[in-house]
Amino acid sequence: MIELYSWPTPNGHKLHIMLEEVGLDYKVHPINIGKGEQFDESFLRLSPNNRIPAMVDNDGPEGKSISLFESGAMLIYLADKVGKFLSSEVEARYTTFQWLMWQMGGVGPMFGQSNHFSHYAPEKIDYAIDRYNNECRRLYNVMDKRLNEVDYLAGDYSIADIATFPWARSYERRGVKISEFPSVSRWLTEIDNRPAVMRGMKILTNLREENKKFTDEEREVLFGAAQFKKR
Ligand SMILES: N[C@@H](CCC(=O)N[C@@H](CS)C(=O)NCC(=O)O)C(=O)O
Repeated sequence: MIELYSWPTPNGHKLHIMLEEVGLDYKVHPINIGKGEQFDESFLRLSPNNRIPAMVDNDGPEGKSISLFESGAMLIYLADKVGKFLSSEVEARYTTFQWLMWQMGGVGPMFGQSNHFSHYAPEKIDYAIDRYNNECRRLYNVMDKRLNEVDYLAGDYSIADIATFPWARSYERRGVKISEFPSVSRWLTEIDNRPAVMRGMKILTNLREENKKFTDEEREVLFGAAQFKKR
């Protein structure tokens, strides 16, 4: 049985989709990051960076349990475990890794900062909003060009798409007009229509309304001094 520690955010949804796609038995434990549960000692033992998602596979290699943090590593692990969504052929495997790293190092952090400065920061700083929204637009452009050449980021549907979809779907939040990126639009629709994606995107969503404004308490936990305390 796989135990997933998660919350309904784009990084959480990557694993919700993947677990639905691969069909393994799993249980989700909500970690309410607005209430500071990511700082609980028991969670920090699984995820030392105090971020969701984290995962324990009680039936890991050689029948032993294995604990993982960082969504990209978790996707690779699950793909290898079931032999799906990541080729074992070297070139195809590294093509998938490239696009997965592109999501982890580019799309995730830049879209996250765009969210922060456009929607959460207490003051509106035009330079920061423009900087990150322009960077998002650049990344949509890279994606559009790629998806004009191939059906999915790594050629076939893979963990690179599963990692990117939960971030790319909310283009409106970044001031992006999807009509400017027709191949991304086609790709979003195809992924959105996958039954496992539909199921995965619903997981834990009863606990938090999507794109809801943070309360003062949540804001303090996520952006205030609590974040930077030495642990
Ligand atoms: N690189 C990490 C990023 C994870 C991440 O940023 N998670 C956010 C939610 S989307 C989180 O746990 N935030 C809690 C906090 O900021 O304290 C991954 O992909 O797993």
